[in-house]
Amino acid sequence: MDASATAASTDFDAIIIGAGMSGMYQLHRLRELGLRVRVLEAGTGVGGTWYWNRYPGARFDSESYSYQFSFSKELLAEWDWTEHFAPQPETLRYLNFVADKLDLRRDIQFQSRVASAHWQEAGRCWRVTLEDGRSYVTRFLITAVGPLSAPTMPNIPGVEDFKGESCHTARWPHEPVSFEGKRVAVIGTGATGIQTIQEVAKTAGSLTVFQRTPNWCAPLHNAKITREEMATLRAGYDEMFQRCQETFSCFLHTADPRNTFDVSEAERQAFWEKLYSEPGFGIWVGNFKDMLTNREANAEVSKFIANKIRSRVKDPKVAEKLIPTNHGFGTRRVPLETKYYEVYNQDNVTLVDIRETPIERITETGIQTTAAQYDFDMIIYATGFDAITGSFDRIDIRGVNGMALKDRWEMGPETYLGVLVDGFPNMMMLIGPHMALGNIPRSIEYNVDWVTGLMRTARDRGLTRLEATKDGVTAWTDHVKSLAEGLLTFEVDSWMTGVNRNVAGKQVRTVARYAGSAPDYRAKCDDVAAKGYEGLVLA
Ligand code: N01
Repeated sequence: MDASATAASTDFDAIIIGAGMSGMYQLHRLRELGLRVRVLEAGTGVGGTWYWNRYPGARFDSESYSYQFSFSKELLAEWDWTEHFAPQPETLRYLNFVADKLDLRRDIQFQSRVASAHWQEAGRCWRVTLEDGRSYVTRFLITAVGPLSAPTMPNIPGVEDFKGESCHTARWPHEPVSFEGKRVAVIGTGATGIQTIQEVAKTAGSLTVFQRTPNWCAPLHNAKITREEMATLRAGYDEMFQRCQETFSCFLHTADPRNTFDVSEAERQAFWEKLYSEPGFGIWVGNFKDMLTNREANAEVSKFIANKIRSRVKDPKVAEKLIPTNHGFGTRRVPLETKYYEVYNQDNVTLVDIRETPIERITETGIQTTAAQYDFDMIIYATGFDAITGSFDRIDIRGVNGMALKDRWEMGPETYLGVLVDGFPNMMMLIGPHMALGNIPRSIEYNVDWVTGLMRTARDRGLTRLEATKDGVTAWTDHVKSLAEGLLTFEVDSWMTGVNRNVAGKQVRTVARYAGSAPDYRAKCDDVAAKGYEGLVLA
């Protein structure tokens, strides 16, 4: 990148940690700049989230075509989706197809889990060390570690004692797993648990669901895509991606411009019925615009969904247990389901409400609650992730003067545009904290393109050090915090507010996520670039 002696002493111009969608696309773009790039990936293949999360029933709950890469006409022309909401194996096949087409694997080093990354001020570079001791020197470090990639087991005593089969959903085996005739337990009822439960219930001898907090779920309404439909979809790609650029969170759906109480009771009910009968996230992100800011409005839509649950679950006592009481509809990520509630009408399925009868411990043969001992052949842990900052915390990242990023973020993340942190020069984060999440592939493409622009500037100007200013970080962090004010989502414990009761130090809510609109986010980042990277010190 720079003809100086220090450049010659680096192994790479850039190291990217992670070969998920963001790492793959970043590799492609940096190669176009002619940089020496290496991707370090812990797994044995590409795909990130879609490589690790192979649990039964895993699938998109955003429209497949809106969730693919948009940057290459060739990729768009050659890949056909078979379902509106693709199952995980199809998505993983797609990402392998992308890796083949772009010949990405020659610069990806698999089975290479990064243990540490230490800034070396003298050489203006990072030393990156793997768990197996191999180590590399790079000028720039780009993290593509994902917001939901550090799985967490429950902090229940005895997890190691169970003698049967057990697995966290994000560490699912590559070989097929049969549930036929088995006594299966699932702990956790987030988006993952719900997809798992509705699939396992089809064949398990018995399925017992241990639920701590019910979530508000809505129907996915998935369907196959016919050949003719695929042709029509492809013909509309330009328009579709344009729409994604314009909506608040880059989804095809966007909030209705009306407030809940602007319309009559009858109109409200008809609107919600329509949303409930349509595919995808419309009921969540295409609802009345005040649904997540006005308490009364939120209570009304929650009532509507609660009645849907009551109408679908035969046993009224079970239905009540499945209806959330500590948060309103949409204030946590809404899991989309396919006959999830009907599962509880099956004879082979039991719901255990562990708020009433908490789990005391995992035993050699099963799960002991305060009320009973349940024996199982298999326990599935759908217990979620140490989200957003967790994947950073697992790497010993040290910046200027050996400062640990984990310590720097002890009170919650602080960033510049969600991409940089002062004290951590030459480190850029893809889909890091304070980023617009929403339709993640759309955010990834923007994020990568912005970082690529910065890297192009560094290459062209021979820059060897770039760092966010303290003031820039403070201003952006304050801005992100102010965007969270008044939003009901930030009054609730969930991974989106940085809470994970299984992880020490993650019991208190933080503002880890950018809650503004994606167009606003992009405008701000474009402006920073246009002003010669305002808020950065370039050397
Ligand atoms: O994780 P979660 P997830 N004892 O944190 C429970 C994305 N995703 O993997 O709520 C008992 O939501 C915990 O209970 P509680 C999506 O963005 C996308 O399901 O803390 N229970 C909760 O029920 C999603 O939001 C797709 O009381 C314990 C569950 O485990 C995100 O990933 C599909 C426990 C964890 O739920 C995370 O979803 C799936 C304990 N000790 C996921 N600890 C797509 O379709 C935890 N729980 C693209």
